[in-house]
Amino acid sequence: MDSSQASIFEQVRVWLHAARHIAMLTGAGVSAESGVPTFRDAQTGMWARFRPEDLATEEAFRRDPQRVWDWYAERRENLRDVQPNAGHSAVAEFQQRHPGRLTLITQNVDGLHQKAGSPSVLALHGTIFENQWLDRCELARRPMDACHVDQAEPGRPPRCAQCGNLARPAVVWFGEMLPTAAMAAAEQAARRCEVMLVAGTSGAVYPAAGLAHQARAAGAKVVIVNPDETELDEIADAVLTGTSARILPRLLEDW
Ligand code: BV8
Repeated sequence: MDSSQASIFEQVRVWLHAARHIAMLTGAGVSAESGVPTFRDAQTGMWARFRPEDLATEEAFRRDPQRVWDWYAERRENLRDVQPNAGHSAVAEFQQRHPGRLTLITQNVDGLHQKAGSPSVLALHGTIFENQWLDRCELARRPMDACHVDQAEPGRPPRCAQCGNLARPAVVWFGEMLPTAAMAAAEQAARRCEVMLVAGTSGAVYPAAGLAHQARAAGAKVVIVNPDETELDEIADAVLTGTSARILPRLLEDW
C-alpha cells in the first residue's frame, strides 16, 4: 500500500472508530475471492453469449423457462462447495463483537455473508438457493390451499402438479421491486449512519446503489473498497483500492 493509500486507510479507521452506526453495502466483488465470478464478469461457457441482465428477468424466464432455470441451476451447482473468504469473516466477526453497530446490506444472492456467521443480513436481491411460484396458484381459494413450491414436480423448471404453475428462483429480477422490509431497513441505516462502507460493487444497479447517495446526503462519509473504479467513486470521501478479502480484515480488526 503506497503512502497516500496508507494515510487514507488510517483516516478511514478513525472515521470507523468514531462511528456509532456503520452501514455496509456489498456486491458480487466480496465473493470474488471465494471463487464466485462477479455478476458482470463475462459469462463463461454456454452463457458467454448472454448478458446477465438479459437472463435475470421475468420476461426472459417466461420466454424460455428452461434456459433461465438452467442458468440458475448451474450457478447453484457452482456455489455448492464455496466457502466465505476473509472479507466475509471480518464483517461477521465485527458484527458479533459490536452488536447493532454495523448494518450489513448485500446485493449478493450467494448466502456467503450468512455462511460466514453474519448475525443479520439485509438481502436486497433475495437468495439463489430458494424457489418461489412464478404466478399466484389459480386453484388456491385460500393461501393455505396453495401447494408449497418445494412440493412442485421436479423439472427444468419444477411445476405445480395441480395448476401447472412454474417454480422460479427466489431472487429479485431486473424490473422487480426489492423486498419492502429489507429496503426500508437499508434506507434507514443509510440515513442514520456516520460511515457507509461500500465493498465489491460496481455501483451500477439501483435502487441498491442509491443507498450510498442517501447516506452521503444525510452527512455520512462514503468509503469505497474495490480494486477497480466504480460508479460511486465520484461521491466517495475515500477510495481504498484493493480487494475486500485483503482490506476488510485490516479495516475492521482489533476493535
Ligand atoms: C427496480 C439478482 C423498480 C438476480 C440482481 C434507478 C432506480 C430504480 C431502478 C433502476 C434505476 N436505473 C435502472 C433501474 C433498473 C434496474 C437497474 O438498476 N439496472 C441497471 C443494469 C442499470 N434495477 C432494477 O430493475 C431493480 N428493480 O428498480 O424495480 C420497479 C419495479 C417495478 C415497478 C416499478 C419500479 C432490481 C435490481 C436487482 C436485479 N437483480 N441480482 C441474479 O443474481 O441473478 S442484480 C445483480 O447486480 C446482482 O445482485 C449483483 O450483486 C448486482 C450488482 O452488481 P455488483 O454486485 O456490483 O456486481 P458487478 O459484477 O457489477 O461488480 C462487481 C464489482 O466487484 C466490480 O466493481 C469489481 O471491480 C469488484 N471486485 C472484483 N473483485 C473484487 C471486487 N471487489 C472487492 N474485492 C474483490 N476481490
